[in-house]
Amino acid sequence: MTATPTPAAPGRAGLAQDDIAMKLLLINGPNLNLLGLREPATYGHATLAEVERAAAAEAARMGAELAPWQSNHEGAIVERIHAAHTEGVAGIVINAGAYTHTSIAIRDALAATALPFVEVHISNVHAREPFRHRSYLSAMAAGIVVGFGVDGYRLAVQGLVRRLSAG
Ligand code: CA2
Repeated sequence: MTATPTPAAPGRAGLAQDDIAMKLLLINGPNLNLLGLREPATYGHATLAEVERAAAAEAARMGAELAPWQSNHEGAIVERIHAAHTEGVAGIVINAGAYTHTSIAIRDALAATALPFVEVHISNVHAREPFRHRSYLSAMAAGIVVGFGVDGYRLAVQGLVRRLSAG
């Protein structure tokens, strides 16, 4: 008797042709380890661990795999972006925190890897101080999610998986 192979789930976003889950990286920058512990009026009540779990769950729901990572150090973020390139990461969700407004090094790292990325900000940076209005990352981003609180991470994962699945 000839065995009939079980067909792969049809058209599931986030799954590559050979059914290996698309790998995504979530990078959070300086001070975001304090989420849920300080300034809830601006950044909400959810902790970083809760935000990371929700983003990973959204990725899994879409058939992708998300690895969360946070650092307070600019050079470490640059090196994490370099490593993503060699690890087969397909795309990045990044909230670079205050480095968004200052770091040409993080911009250059993203440009060098050429990985699609979505920039996230929990707060509406455009409704805040003028120094938060400039982003060194936005012009290269596949998309930007700003001002939706920590829900922005989930929205960013959705947008990134859809963009990557569209080819
Ligand atoms: O709105 C955002 O997500 C920001 O990227 C957050 C950065 C800020 O510098 C950007 O302008 C906008 C600050 C992250 C600080 O995170 C904290 C979280 C809880 C308590 C204190 C700081």
